[in-house]
Amino acid sequence: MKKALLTGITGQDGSFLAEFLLEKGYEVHGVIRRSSSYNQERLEEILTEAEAGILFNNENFHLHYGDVTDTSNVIRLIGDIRPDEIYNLAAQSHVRVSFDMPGYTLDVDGKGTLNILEAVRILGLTEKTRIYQASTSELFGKVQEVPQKETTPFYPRSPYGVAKIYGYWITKNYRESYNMFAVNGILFNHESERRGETFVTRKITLAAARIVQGKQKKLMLGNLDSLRDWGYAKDYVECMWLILQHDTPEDFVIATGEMHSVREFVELSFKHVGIEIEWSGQGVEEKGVNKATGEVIVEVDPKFFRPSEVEQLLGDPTKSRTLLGWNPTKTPFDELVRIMVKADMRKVEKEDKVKKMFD
Ligand code: NAP
Ligand code: G4F
Repeated sequence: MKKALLTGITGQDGSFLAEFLLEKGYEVHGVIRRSSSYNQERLEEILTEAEAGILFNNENFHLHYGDVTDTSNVIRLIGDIRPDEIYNLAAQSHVRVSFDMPGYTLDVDGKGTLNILEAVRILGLTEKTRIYQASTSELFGKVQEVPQKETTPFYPRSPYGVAKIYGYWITKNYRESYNMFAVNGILFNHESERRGETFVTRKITLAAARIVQGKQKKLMLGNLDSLRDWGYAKDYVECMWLILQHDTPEDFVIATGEMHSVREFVELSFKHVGIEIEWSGQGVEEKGVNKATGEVIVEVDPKFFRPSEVEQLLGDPTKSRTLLGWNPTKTPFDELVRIMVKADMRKVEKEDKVKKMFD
């Protein structure tokens, strides 16, 4: 039985990857941070109802307290577990927040990556342990060619992108210096019903569900012109695993090869709840109007603009498709939006039912 250690297991990708690896028969170890509030919601498909809420261990699934910035903790965990595969998904992953917390973002996303690589090296596990580093299309930032592929030069546009570029290069450096199987998955945006609620897609699908159910009046957004290559997170975790199973340690771009605007994401989400949006005005004055009622339900708030923006990202998944046999369009864009809206419609309905029970 293979052992995998996942940092960031409580996040969107970590939770899907843990499920995927358990199904493959892995013994899964996850690092969770101590928190004053419950932070294991996304693991509830793994944790049973009765056991949810407590630190859980069974034969194949183990959670450990830790933090990638705590060097001694990282060394101890890796030394105790001696994993065959490490997936380093831990990050301060919010681009806008990284402008407010650049130092912290560097500690987690940069130094945290180094801590893992160093631990594997110091512990003499370089031949045993394969390491996956969660790199990002944010490395391409102000894109130097379209579409972006493994050889496209980087131009990060945020403290997050700059911190992640350290993670990318230090992973490659340890591979070349110490002959380690340490690789980067350069993943483009991937979303799901488990996406954090302050990322734009989830903010939109949740708002669409709340607005149609009369629980919210308006959706306030930043740059509607932004273009992203959005895929489904559940499909992308399979690719993380495939990258570590490849014969040789190589970096891969993971993307759908399709690009859509934030505006399109809004239109489609509202369409799925039966609302047609009509746009009027320009720039910060642009508004999304409910065609049937004339109500303004989407507005622009400059508070959500970034000091420097990544205007467009479009990935070229040719290498992952040909070498890994991965299907980049398993879940098409329209289906991704439908999955997210459907889950948020249920979530809002459920919140309402609970509220009524106690009113
Ligand atoms: P996410 O939902 O924000 O999850 C981040 C995870 O990292 C959470 O489990 C979080 O724990 C954990 N974490 C944060 N700081 C930590 C620390 N100091 N020590 C240990 N754990 C820490 O992110 P995601 O969307 O699943 O993304 C997973 C990884 O892929 C991240 O590295 C992200 O930067 C990268 N990535 C994501 C995308 C995307 O579109 N989703 C694209 C490219 C790359 P808490 O729950 O306690 O906060
Ligand atoms: O959903 P976002 O916050 O994701 P962003 O910045 O692309 O970063 C995500 O994808 C990266 C991969 O490329 C990951 F590495 C990273 O960890 C994260 O998962 O914003 C997407 C776009 C941006 O251009 C932003 O300016 O949407 C625009 N946007 C417009 N209004 C908004 C909003 N973004 C957010 N979060 N909130 C808004 O109200």
